[in-house]
Amino acid sequence: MNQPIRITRIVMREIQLQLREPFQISSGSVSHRRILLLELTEAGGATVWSECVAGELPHYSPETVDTAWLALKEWIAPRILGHPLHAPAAVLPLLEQDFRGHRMAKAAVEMGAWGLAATRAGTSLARVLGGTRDRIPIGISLGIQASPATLVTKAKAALAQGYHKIKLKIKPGADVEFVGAVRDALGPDAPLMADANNAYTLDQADLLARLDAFGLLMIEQPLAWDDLVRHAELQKKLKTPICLDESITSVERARDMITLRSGRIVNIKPGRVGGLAESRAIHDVCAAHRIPVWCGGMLESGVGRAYNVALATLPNFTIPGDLSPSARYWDRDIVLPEWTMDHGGMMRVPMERPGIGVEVDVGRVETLTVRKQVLE
Ligand code: OSB
Ligand code: MG
Repeated sequence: MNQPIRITRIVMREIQLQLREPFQISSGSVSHRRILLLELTEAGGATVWSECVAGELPHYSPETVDTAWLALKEWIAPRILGHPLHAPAAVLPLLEQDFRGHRMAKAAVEMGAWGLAATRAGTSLARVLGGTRDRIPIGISLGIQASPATLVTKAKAALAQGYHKIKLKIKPGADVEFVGAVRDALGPDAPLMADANNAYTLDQADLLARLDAFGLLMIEQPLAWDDLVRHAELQKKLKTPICLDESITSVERARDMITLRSGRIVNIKPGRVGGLAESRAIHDVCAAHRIPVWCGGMLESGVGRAYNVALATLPNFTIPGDLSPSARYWDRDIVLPEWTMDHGGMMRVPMERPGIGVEVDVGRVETLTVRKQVLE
């Protein structure tokens, strides 16, 4: 890229989008997503949409829609607006200088810069990132259900739809019995995993070790969100590989995980780690240590999904991601075309479409908007 990118305008919007069914994880439940969207314009006139993955409450990370809104308006936009960016990879270092945390808010702008670079180059975001595949295998994340029987019904349906990985959310009281019921119903070859979202402590290692009997692909983030030391202790006691999600907030934390042996797999969410450059750095470090990675999700709209899908085309994304089709989440998405999955559980990547590969249904976004602010 020769000409630097100069972002001259950022439109922040919050929309409300109702999930088709409430999604419950150990740390909280959500039925309406409050979603922060950005529309970025650069000096040459190109525009792109991006999404901040923060949720309504600080139960997954310390950030929320409201803290991200504040951070974007007060600290991020003033640093970015009008500043020549020689590459999208320059965005996070600029935002990290004497500015702690708020990686979800930072990532929204960083990812938008990648989207602008791709749009301007007339190339797909996946290609700009170095993606190598035009079809990716898809997984599903199933929320905590009222009973093992309900979970079995959902998991059976997911398997029949072709999903390549079925993730079961667990918490104390909804773990061994629930996962066991699904394993029995789906058979020994079904690709199952569990995600605890920090619901356990090291004292419960024996309970967690009972999950070893079910041949899970991995157990995701069983212990505290910011803890690498106890995950290393726990990994010694489990046959099942630990995958870290919440704990990996940067490439440095991924290196720490590898050094400490706190886990054997990483769930990369670009929104959690400060964007796509950091995601790629984590991907590369993990590849060098033969640690497989996969792309997680945060119940994104079709805008955020575009960035996740592009990232998941990189070669070390060898495990299917939590990148379900639009219809799994919403009656109607805010992008055209919507994200879809074929009967073989694969999603097509818009490799030949410039930019993020989908159009935003701006009229629909207007209708869903609950607040809007223009920064110039
Ligand atoms: O832990 O991966 C998680 C959703 C919200 C917060 C945390 C998580 C999740 C998911 C959803 O598992 C995955 C998806 O977007 O389909
Ligand atoms: Mg998770």
